[in-house]
Amino acid sequence: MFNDKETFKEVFRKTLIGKLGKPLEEASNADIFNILGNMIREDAGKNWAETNQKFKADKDKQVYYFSMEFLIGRLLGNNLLNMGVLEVVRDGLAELGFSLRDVEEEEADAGLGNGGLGRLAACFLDSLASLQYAGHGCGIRYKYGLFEQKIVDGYQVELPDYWLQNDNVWEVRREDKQVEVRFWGHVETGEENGELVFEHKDYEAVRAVPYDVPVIGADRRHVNTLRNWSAESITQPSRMFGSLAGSDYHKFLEYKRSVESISEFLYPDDSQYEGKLLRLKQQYFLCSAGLQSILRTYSKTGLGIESLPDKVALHINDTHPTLVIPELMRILMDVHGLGWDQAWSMTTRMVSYTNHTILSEALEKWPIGMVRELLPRIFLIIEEINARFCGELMSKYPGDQNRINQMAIIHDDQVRMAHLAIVASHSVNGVAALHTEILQKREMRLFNEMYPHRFNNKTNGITHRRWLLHANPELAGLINESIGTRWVHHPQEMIGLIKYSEDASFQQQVAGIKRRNKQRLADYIFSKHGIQVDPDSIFDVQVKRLHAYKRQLLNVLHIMHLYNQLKDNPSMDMVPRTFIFGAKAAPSYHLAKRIIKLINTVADVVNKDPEIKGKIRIFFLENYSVSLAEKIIPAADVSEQISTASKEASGTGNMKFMMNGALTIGTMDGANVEMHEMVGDNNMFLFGLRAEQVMDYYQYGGYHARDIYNGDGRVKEVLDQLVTPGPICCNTQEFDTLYQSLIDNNDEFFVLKDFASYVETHVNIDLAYRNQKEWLKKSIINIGHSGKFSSDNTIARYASEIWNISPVQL
Ligand code: GPQ
Repeated sequence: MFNDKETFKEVFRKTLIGKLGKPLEEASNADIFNILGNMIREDAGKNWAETNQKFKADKDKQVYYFSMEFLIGRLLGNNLLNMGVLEVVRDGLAELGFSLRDVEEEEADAGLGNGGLGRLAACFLDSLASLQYAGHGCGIRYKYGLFEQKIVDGYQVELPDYWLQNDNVWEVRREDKQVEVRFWGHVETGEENGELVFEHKDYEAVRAVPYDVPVIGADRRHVNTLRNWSAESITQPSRMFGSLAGSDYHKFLEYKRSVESISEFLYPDDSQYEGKLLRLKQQYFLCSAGLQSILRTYSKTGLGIESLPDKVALHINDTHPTLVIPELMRILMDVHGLGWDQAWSMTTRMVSYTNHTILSEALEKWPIGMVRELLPRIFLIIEEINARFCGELMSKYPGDQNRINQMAIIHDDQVRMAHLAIVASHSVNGVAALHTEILQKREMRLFNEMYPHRFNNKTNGITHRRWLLHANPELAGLINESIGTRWVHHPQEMIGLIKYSEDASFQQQVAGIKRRNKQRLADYIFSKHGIQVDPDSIFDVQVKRLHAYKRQLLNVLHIMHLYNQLKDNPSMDMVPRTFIFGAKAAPSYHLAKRIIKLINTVADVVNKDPEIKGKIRIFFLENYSVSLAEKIIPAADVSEQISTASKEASGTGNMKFMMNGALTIGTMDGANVEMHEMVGDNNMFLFGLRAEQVMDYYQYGGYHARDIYNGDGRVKEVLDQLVTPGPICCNTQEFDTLYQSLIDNNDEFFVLKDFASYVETHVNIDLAYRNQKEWLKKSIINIGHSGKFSSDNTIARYASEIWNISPVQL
């Protein structure tokens, strides 16, 4: 039905009338979205079934990517693109009087993730399907995704994100695939044929119902599955509550509410550990439901249980799904009757783990009391894993109690999830070269000594389909015209663009595309906020979660300094700059929320000041999300990647900006280091402390933030403005905590230490931008190298080096 425009129009019109009972002329964009979405999903259904048939027939090894977050955003545009029908639909709809762009706006973002970790999972799904790997997502169908952010009087206000309000056209509820997950109760130990057997008694049962979303690969034929689990009460309550008479009925309602809360909402903390019982429940719910269903699928191969590791790989996205390990042990031993050693060997061959941070506040540690009560059988297994591991340590390092304490899985009455994940995996990877090095040499040094072959690097990537072909179709078109279309399937071939970097006509075309993208963003800002943005100014953008280590504060302090300079000298020569921010702060992260308020306060003062003649303008765009990112990133000239060196494990926004031709101002952190390796000093603006220096300061001390305050008049001026009455500080103590974090708490993230070098580097950006030929050359060099960061490359390496799978030929 999508083969040509005329057929599409015909089928579409008929379907619409049939389903809505009204003529096309009366349809709204929302109607169009609904009909189109359903048509696409149904059309993909055939290939979906065929892909599954093929897997079944050939008994292909399947990879399951377990993640508490899949930040997939909108799917319509991407599905049309991957199915190769984007043009037919766009043109067909246009002839019917509708704009595809407007129709796309009707789709709610699936915000089932916080930030980088969740978005990475989404990029990986796209690459897995597009490279024709048998790789599926295993997640939770949160009823409420990441909160919707409103800015009221400069403050962040959180509203629930009820993304399912208008139904989700992409998902299919699969009641036939439901499983049961068990909590609480106790374990009874018995003996059978001389073997210990464990029985979980008096548990509370929860029904896990999967909602499947097709993940359509770029060849259109290969369709994988994202299976998201929803928690529901069991259908025969009498099984648990007897007659349901009298007070039992209230007990049932209570039970129902508590069950449904399991898949109710996504925890909104990014790289921050929340020690809440509900979160632990969510994690086990995902792991148990996911594994049971994987084993059910496997059983249809007819192969014996011992072949499972040849046919199934389980990947855990950070430690959040680590309970996959004891849950698999449980199923292999208690359900399939295997002994410990065999179960353990199979488990470790199947599981692999990615670490996404070295921030200590993100390291998950569950109190043993909580684990024991909620998951009694699982707890026994973790205890046994720990006992055996400690035994191994004792024989390997006799008498070295200190080392054992440092490495144990259970310590101080807490279960250290990262240790469990490392010990039970055959592969542990970091997400950028620098990050992996820090893991191996510092954070996990002892584990690396014990298992030197287990650690490896897999630098993150982004799908160039969403982040270039879909988000920036004009740029993609220009690339096609210059180097042909092979790069679409072999993104590294974008390197062929380098030879056009000095070509005046190519440069002009790149400049024209950027200008139009900037105009489009300016129009969006105008429509949302009623404020004019000058598309000829430099668009300088920092969009990502708000976190102290990402240093949005450094950015805003620099803007305050620029403003001070302009107030002293309104005719200061500078290229006009538009600073754009987008960031959600965790609702309980007070410091982060104060930074949002500061950005908005400075924006208010600066944007209203006629004296500086619009040389700087500042916008905080509310509710940063995947769909907003797709509008902002193609319009950026400057990409702010300014985390304290050593703290940002990789970053992936950095890659998206690079691919869209922005130049990076950044520290030598995460994947910035690898970007720099590719493009060199000439094509990137580096500043600030190096990771080694930062870590040495942490280890040996010697940094005194107050000395910088006293020694650098620019720093003193802006910090004083935070806390003394004036335009920024209107007689409140609003920004005292920010001041204190920098001075009294000695500036944990070296904002002041890096200030001078950041200011200087921004001056260099201003100068560089004036030479448009040179700037465009740099921009094209960045685009050319960015193909290396396609998640296709990353996934190909996971596939061959970790999962041991090859593409499935349909
Ligand atoms: N990251 Cl541990 C998250 O987004 N959330 C988390 O809970 C953790 C890490 C990020 C990390 O900060 C970025 O540097 C990475 O690029 C990203 O994961 C993907 O690896």
